[in-house]
Amino acid sequence: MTSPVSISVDGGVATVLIDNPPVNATSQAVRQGILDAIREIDANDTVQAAVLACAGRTFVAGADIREFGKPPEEPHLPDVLQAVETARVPVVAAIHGSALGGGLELALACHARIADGKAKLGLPEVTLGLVPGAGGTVRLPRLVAMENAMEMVTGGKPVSAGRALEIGLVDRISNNDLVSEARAYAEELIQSGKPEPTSARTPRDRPDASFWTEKEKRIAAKARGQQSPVEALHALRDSVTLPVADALTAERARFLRLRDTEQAAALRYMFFAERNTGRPAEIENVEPLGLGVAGVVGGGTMGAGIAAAMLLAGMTVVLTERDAAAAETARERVAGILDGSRKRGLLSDAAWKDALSRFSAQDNYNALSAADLVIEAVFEDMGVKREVFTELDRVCRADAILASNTSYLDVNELANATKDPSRVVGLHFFSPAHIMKLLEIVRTDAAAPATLATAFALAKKLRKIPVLAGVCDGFIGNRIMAAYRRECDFILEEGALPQDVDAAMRDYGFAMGIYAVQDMAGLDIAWAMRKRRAATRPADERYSRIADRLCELGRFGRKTAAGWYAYADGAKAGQPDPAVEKIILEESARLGFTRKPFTAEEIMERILASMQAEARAVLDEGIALKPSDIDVAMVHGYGFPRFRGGPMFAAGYRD
Ligand code: T1G
Repeated sequence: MTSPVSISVDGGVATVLIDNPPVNATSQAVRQGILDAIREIDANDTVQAAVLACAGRTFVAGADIREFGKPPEEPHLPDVLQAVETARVPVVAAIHGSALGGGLELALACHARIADGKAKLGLPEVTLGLVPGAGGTVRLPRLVAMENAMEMVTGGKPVSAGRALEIGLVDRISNNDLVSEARAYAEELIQSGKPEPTSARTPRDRPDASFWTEKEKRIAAKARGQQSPVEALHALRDSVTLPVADALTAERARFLRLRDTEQAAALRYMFFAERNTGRPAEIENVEPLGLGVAGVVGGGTMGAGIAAAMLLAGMTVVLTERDAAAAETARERVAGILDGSRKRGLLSDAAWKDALSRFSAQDNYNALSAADLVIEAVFEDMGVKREVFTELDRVCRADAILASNTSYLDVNELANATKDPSRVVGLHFFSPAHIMKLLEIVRTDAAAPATLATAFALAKKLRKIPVLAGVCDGFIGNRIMAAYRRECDFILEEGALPQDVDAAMRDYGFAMGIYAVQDMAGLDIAWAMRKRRAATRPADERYSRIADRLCELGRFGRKTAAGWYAYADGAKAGQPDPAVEKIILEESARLGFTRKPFTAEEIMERILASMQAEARAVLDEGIALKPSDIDVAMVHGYGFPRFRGGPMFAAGYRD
């Protein structure tokens, strides 16, 4: 088998080229190839400098995650990088695309670095439950200030080429031919001499003990139980308090230890699960329909977010509202979202102007007559939505896809209200729609393969994660959330209080507990749903009245300054409210419960069990295609801690 690493020598400069699609991951063959190339260079006196570059769309994007489940094979990456760093001649890394993880560590082991202007450089190992395992935490603080090294290693986010130049991570930026400029740089180094190996340099700074104590407190709080960010901080501390060789050894040991943890397994699982969500068999080899012009009906929070998401993806968007004033309000809302992206540096001024030029808000449905796809995002009421679909049927092209953003209503009923139900699909976005990655694609009974294929193509265009769901109340995520919300109310009847449940969920890694989430979203929506279902609820089904009693008092959450918690003076963080406790105690007494204390573990056991039971039903009914799709939905739409893998992973499911 030919090596994925080739070497060519021209005028005293060797070019080592890695070609291992799709992302030049440092597989065993790549590691062996780099080692062989360095040995060849060391043995060839005509070579006086070298360039290390990659073919394809990116520099090395890291170790091959697919190898992680197997015993590490020689040559190990740290040994390969040691050979690069101690090479006889200067080695220049020519970086394009993404230099991530082991890829950046490879570049750090080189003697100089030149990056394409659009390149990104990062150490994302913490997002996989790891720390850099090939010298990243030791070499990085010898090129950049510890504050910057800490941000990169414990946060896991890449930096742009410009930022890398600014902080000293790269020496030069190339805006022309990267490899030829790298070769020119190598030739200069022949004259000026090989730079000092990175690991031999003095750290840019050596913070004192208080720095580490303060940083650890902040990082641990943000990690919410994930180990790797704190471990990464400890590795950085080692890099400037231990001798270099000891720091490298300690880093490797830490990496190998973390690699075998449940959190690392969960994060690896999620990495692949979100890239490989299930696709319905019927759309394979089916051409999606055009996605040039999109319509959005309704310019509220969701409609505006959906419009912004499509504008940011380069589409032309026509939004319609019931009248001119509402259309103008919606236009301002969409412009505000785009302006926010611009202010956060996610959108250049030119791109911002271009997006606005592709947007219009109108007060009549006829504006949708040219749309390829129309998404309704009006009030969550079947009657209102049916009226919209009747209008869309009248004004839209016969081949336009009609989608509903409903979060739990029966999309089949909407489809059957149109002349051609085969072009109707559910597209359940999550708020804020231009940021949240999850998109539940709801397959109706009559959906044509081209309709579904277009929905998946839209997800790809919007860089969303598509999860296919069948039609049922709440599809996948909302149905599972309704199930565990019910279980939490039962736990209240049996002895716990809202703050106990929320604390248990935060300890498990959720950003917010279920009661704080309800207060933020509003209790009235679920109340309306429970009232709608009351007529069909089985008489013998356990039902908690606590939430209804709060709603009957007008306690709808933050927006009414009272819900499960009290919100004095518009505070965002609610406080336990004796009035709520009184209702809970009354309900416990009415139901004859002798209240008992619950530990956080007991609460989470009950919550996970209820999630898993509903998830198994969702799988058995064919609403979800596979367990990992449910995990992707719960992690990306409902705050399930990513380092726990999802409710199905936590129950032992593996794809
Ligand atoms: N290993 C194996 N496969 C990978 C991979 C990797 N590191 N990265 C991506 N792929 C596959 C991915 O599964 C998909 O495959 C295809 O490449 C395109 O990916 C020692 C131990 C590079 C920014 O964490 O962030 O180095 O589905 O859809 O949106 O200290 O992939 O097509 O068959 O994501 O253009 C650290 C992870 C590893 C980088 C490209 N590195 N990758 O994004 O494409 S740990 C990472 C990414 C490490 C060292 C430690 C992204 C990307 P398929 P994609 P993309």
